[in-house]
Amino acid sequence: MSSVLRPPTSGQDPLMAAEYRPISSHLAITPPVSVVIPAMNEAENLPYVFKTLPGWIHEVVLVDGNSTDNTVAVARELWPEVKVVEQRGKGKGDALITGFEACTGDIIVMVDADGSADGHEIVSYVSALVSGADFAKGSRFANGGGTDDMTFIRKLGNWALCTVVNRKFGARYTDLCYGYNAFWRHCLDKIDLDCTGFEIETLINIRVVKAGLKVQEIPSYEYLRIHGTSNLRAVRDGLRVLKVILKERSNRRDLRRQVRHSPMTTTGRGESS
Ligand SMILES: Nc1nc2c(ncn2[C@@H]2O[C@H](COP(=O)(O)OP(=O)(O)OP(=O)(O)O)[C@@H](O)[C@H]2O)c(=O)[nH]1
Ligand SMILES: [Mg+2]
Repeated sequence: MSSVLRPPTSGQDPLMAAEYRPISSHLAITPPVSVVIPAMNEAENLPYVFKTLPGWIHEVVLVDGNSTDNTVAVARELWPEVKVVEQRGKGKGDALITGFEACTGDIIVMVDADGSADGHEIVSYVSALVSGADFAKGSRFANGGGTDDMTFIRKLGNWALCTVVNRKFGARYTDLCYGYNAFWRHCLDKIDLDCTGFEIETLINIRVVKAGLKVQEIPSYEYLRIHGTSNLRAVRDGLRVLKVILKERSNRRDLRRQVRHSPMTTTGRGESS
């Protein structure tokens, strides 16, 4: 693991007192990064997932969905400092919300446990966040991204739902139902998540836009799940996603009221509107 740098401690924001770490040749230093991994019976896949996680991350929070295999034991063996959280309810959404609450880092990255996400991409997400984005959204359909894991029907469904979200909420997403995303922890105060299933990513994507947060898409490659079978059911979960979109649409008037002010029209130096 790389050595740990601490910023000066006198008279600073308590958030800044956490550990900052040197990263790579193109990202000198980063705030503490928590990686949240929802996992339900993923023992066989975890070695592939942990292998790609960068050593400089602050913590790994694994949210166990009452696994009946040895997911937890394998995680502890692979990453001895892993924080294991047992989820209270059911579903990926419930698991992620539980995991977010347990994070102590300033940046939170969501990573699936099925071996479909490459942890080497985390540096791109973190770079976007330290460069000014609030939410770094993975996209398999942005230039440089891709997928081995989606059937034609899933691509079509994802595209249709994404188009609806873009039209109804003024977003410009190229991907919607994708689990690899990252954000500053303070965003959670503005998006107030409340769902249980695979609609979680859609809910985050919509609420981020409604809250006026800055989004940057990150091209991401989704590999095939390595072992086991998907928990996602295209029709059942597609309908859950649609339901969330319709529900969020009914209270989107707040969005229309948001007016953007140019920072150039403010008077004082460094003053923000
Ligand atoms: N803790 C927890 N994790 C879950 C639950 N449901 C799914 N997951 C995890 O969420 C991640 C994504 O689930 P997948 O079943 O791979 O679904 P998907 O990636 O949307 O669909 P595929 O593209 O078909 O793989 C995996 O790491 C699962 O183990 C759950 O109820 N509890
Ligand atoms: Mg998967």
